[in-house]
Formats: sequence, structure tokens, C-alpha cells
Amino acid sequence: MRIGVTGSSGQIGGRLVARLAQAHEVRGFDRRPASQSSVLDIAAPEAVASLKEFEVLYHLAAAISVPESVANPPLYVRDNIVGTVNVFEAARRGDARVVFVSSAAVYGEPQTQPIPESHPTKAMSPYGQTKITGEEFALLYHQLYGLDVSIVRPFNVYSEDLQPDNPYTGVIAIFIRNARNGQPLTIDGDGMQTRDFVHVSDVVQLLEILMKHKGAGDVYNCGTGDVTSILDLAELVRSRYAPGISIRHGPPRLGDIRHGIADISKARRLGYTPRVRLADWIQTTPLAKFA
Ligand code: UD2
Repeated sequence: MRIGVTGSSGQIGGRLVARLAQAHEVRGFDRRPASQSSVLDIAAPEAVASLKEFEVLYHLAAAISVPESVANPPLYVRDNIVGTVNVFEAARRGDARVVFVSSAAVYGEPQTQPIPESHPTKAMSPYGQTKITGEEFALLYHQLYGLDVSIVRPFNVYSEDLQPDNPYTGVIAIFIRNARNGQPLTIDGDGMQTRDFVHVSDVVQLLEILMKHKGAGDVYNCGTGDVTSILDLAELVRSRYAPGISIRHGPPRLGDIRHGIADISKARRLGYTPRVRLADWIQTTPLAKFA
């Protein structure tokens, strides 16, 4: 298979390219490409021509920070909406299958737990809105042109990559970074908020499965179904990596959702089985393994 991956330098994209390259001809695209990948601004008009030659296109390139999107909505419209339509357009012209990586941010403040894909969407940020609009364009492209497209909504993705240059990185990376530096862990609010933390290798697992599925805009949650409170996470990280540090509480984060757990039965029906349990991963990953 000839496969293109946009966002190949990101947390998920890097792992996806490495995995697919074992069995396929893969080309990565990124604004800041790693070796073997090509430089591409996904929202530039020439992106369509660059992405036309593939049988499968994984679209992961996106601006991904909720607070940054609140500060600069036009940037998010450009990268995430214009960029996504460019990918769909390339797929339409080149007759490619598309797997579009959206986000659990489309659910807003969830009304039910665990959250099924049928839960209504409601943006709480420009970031969330761009993902909802991207999904709607996927459906429209399917309806108008028969685009073969599946949509994945990852929950809270984590990995060994602590993204030291990224001020907006997730809570797991922040806690491990702080533990490594002997600094306290700060919990926003009471710490009883819960998340579904999914390891990047499990996200890659679902993305790989979808390569073989014809899509009509079908949506799949990608999580584990396991519930972890932020307080439990802080305790896990502290006891494993830095028993001497303190855990503090700060004010609750503005706009924070309370709970976000995925109903993954739909992905399970395709054969997806999350393999990494957060507590086991913390127990078995030494500090030296983190990048
Ligand atoms: C995740 C996604 C975000 C969006 C959102 C949709 C990440 C990094 N972000 O945001 O892009 O899709 O879901 O709902 O995956 N916290 C602390 N202390 C810290 C940092 C965080 O207590 O030092 C708390 C934070 O207030 C929140 C929880 O940890 O309650 C998770 O925060 P996060 O930023 O990792 O992810 P989230 O769920 O806000």
C-alpha cells in the first residue's frame, strides 16, 4: 500500500509512520518533518497536489492546543479546517481512503459516561469547533463524492515522549517532567475529575485496523474505557518516580470537563483491544525511557 501520513512529527504520527513502514510504502508530511518525511503546510493550496498519490491518507496534522485556540481562533480555522478540507480534496481527486483523526473534544461537557459516539457534539473551544467542522466535511465529502473516510476520536493520549518544548502538553507528561525535576505536582481543583488515558500504541492499533475498512464517515472513539482520577494519577507518578515530592492543589481549571471516559464498544467490534494499562505502564517505564 502507498500511504501518506500528515502530522508525521506529532505524538501519534511519528509512531504511526514507524509502525506502517514495517509493511508498507509510507511517506510522512509535517510542517517540521523528521528525517524521511517531507515538509508540508497542510493549509497551503499546494497541499492538495502533494497528497494526491496515495491509496490511504491518514490525516493527523492539526493545531492541538485548546488554550492557544482560544487565544488565536483564525490560526485553528486555517490549519484544522482548511488543512482538513485540503486532505479530503486530495483524497477525492486521487481516490484515496482517508482516516481522519478528530478528538474527544467534540463532545464538550459530556452528558453521559462512558461516552458513546452517538453523544451530541458541542464545542467548548475554537479547537473543538474545528474538529466538529472537520468531521462534518468528512460526511459531506462522503455524501457528495463518495469519499471513503473513517473518523477517530482519541481521548487523552500519552506516550514516552514528554514533549519538553510544548507548554500545552497533557497532564501525564507534566507530572512526569515535574517528578523528574523533583518539583511538586499541582492538581487543578480537587483531583476527582476523571479521564480515559490511552497509550499512543493503542491509538496506532486502531488506526492500523481502519486501513482495511471502507468508511462512510463512521466514527470511532479511541480510549481504553478505564477510569483514572487526576488525584490517583498524581499518586501513581509520585510513588513510582519521586516519593519525596509534594502534591498540591491549585484552583480548578476554567472550562475543564469533569469526566471524560470513552465507550469503546464500536472500535472493539472491529477487533480493537487496548493493550496498555496506565498503572502498568507507569510501573514498567523507568525515567530513563522518557524523551
Ligand atoms: C484533553 C486534550 C485536549 C482536548 C480536551 C477535550 C490533551 C493534552 N488535551 O484536555 O486537546 O481534546 O481533552 O476534552 O490530551 N491537570 C492538573 N494538573 C496539571 C495539568 C492538568 O490537575 O498540571 C488536570 C486538568 O485540569 C484536567 C486533567 O488534568 O482536569 C487533564 O488535563 P489535560 O490538559 O491533560 O487534558 P484535558 O482532558 O484537559
